[in-house]
Amino acid sequence: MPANLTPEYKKAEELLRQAKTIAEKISALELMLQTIPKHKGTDHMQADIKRRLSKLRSTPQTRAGARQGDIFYIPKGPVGGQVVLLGMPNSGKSSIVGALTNANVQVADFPFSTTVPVPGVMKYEDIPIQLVDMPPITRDHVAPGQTNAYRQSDLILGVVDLSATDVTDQVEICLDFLRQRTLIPPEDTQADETIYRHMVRPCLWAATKADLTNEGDFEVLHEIYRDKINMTCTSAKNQDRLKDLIRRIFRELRILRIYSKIPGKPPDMGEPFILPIGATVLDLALKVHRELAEKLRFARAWGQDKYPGQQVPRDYILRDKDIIELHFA
Ligand SMILES: Nc1nc2c(ncn2[C@@H]2O[C@H](COP(=O)(O)OP(=O)(O)OP(=O)(O)O)[C@@H](O)[C@H]2O)c(=O)[nH]1
Ligand SMILES: [Mg+2]
Repeated sequence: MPANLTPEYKKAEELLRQAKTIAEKISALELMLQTIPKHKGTDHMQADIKRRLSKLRSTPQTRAGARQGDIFYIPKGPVGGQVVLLGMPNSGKSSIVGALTNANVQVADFPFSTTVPVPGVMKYEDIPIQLVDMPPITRDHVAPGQTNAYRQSDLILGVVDLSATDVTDQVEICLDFLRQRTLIPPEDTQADETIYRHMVRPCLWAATKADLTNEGDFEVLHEIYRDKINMTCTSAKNQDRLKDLIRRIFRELRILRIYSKIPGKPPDMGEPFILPIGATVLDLALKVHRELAEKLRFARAWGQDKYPGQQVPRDYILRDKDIIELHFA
């Protein structure tokens, strides 16, 4: 029986050919398995994909395909999200990480001053968020393994130097980098985005060094990219702009914080549970106590749009800052 392979499957095969890292190969093979027509004629092919997948998955790894000792595998720790910076040499990445966290970054007036990733933690209200300073990329050079850090991030923060005459080139080079690695969808608006859904990462762009520019410079750049990318204006030397950047990062991470409460006791307002937007009471229960979650009966909620202590079902969709009391059978 002929295999009748679909264009989606062929695209996945192409992604596998381009894949350089284990994580990328696994993603591409998973996509092939998802998109291969399921009938007798493809039985052998399906078995072959599964065999290759299981071999790759059993390669000694830490999380998500990163090998032990890989400097671009950056553990996330207990944070609400990991934001990995991307940009050309001297664009201002280290200065942003240095201004927002206690990380020991190298800021210098010459290109390629950062050679290894440097993580640091900042806070948006009571949510810790990890920022990772990165070596620069250029049109022709990316450090081996660097793509993995972006693939595993929760958000990519593209940084361009608004004061530079080549700022649009900077954006284009970064966009090419991301497109070539399917970290953002292809430019072709006809492309079936569902194929790339699990490979692409959310991106926010910061046009920095605004303190060195004239009024209106950001608006001109923003106008060019208005429909393509989500861009904000910042400066490592301006506290208000930095605060705004933190708010934007929080928004793009699409997370919410939930405070848990034990019946009869005041809520624990210390460390919130962090969940993705759209999570339900059951998702919270799974996070609080995986084994007990199936015994969850209902919850009581305190929040902006509820009566205090209102009973809510397991599939109730949580809102940022809800206080939730879980009731088990
Ligand atoms: N005035 C001003 N100078 C900045 C700002 N951000 C960075 N700089 C300067 O720009 C130069 C480069 O900054 P870095 O933060 O080291 O740039 P980088 O992107 O980390 O550079 P690489 O590590 O080479 O990729 C330094 O001299 C900084 O002091 C800013 O917002 N305002
Ligand atoms: Mg740097």
